[in-house]
Amino acid sequence: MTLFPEMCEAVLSESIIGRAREKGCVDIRCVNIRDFTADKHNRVDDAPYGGGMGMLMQTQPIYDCYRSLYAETEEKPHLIYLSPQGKTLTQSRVKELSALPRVVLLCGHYEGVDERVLEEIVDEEISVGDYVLTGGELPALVLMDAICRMLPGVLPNDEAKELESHYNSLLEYPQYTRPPVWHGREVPEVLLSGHHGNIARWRREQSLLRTKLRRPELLETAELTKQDKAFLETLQTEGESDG
Ligand code: 4FL
Repeated sequence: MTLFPEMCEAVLSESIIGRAREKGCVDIRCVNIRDFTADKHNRVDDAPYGGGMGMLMQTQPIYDCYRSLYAETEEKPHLIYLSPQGKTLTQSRVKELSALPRVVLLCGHYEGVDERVLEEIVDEEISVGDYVLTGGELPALVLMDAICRMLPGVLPNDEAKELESHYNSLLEYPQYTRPPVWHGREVPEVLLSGHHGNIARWRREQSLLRTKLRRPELLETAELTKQDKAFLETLQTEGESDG
């Protein structure tokens, strides 16, 4: 539910999501809230009671838009309002949302939305980070991108499994492609060795090292093997240096 369906449609027609929609892995519609206004001048916003700057989205167009979507199914669709006041999105919430049969996303605009329609229809508020944007469209697109990647048939099977694997709680290891030397910088030798065991171990250690240096709090909840822990111990004694 948005005032800018073309903006959303442009993003949702490209790349992984575009192909997922074509294949029928997911059904996404961008619905224009303005199409539901009862105002003869097509207005969807008005000045706030109590005064102050800017305009607010009114209750009626949003509610009628929502009712028309609800009318398509027996069950009430889960309604998410993208807002800086929401809970910050995590991969684990993305995974849970990807299991729901139907989700409706409400994108706010102007200076906000009349609180009463939010109280009436919103099931969950989600933020994509502590910064303010022009509207909820970009956060909604972020959420849809993340959800689509979790749906069956969207990613090649091995990539989908990697999303699930123990790597998902650690940062990615560095990656390289041709040429082997660029601006005097060499690709790490182990990657050219063809030794799959050593390569897997090196990548795991690079993930651990990066996570330790850049996002140490992620290690608290990561699933670590004895070997992982032993590696992290050696970092403590040697002092911290990247790469
Ligand atoms: C929504 C920011 C979700 C971050 C303005 C309107 C926002 C946002 N996460 N800013 N909506």
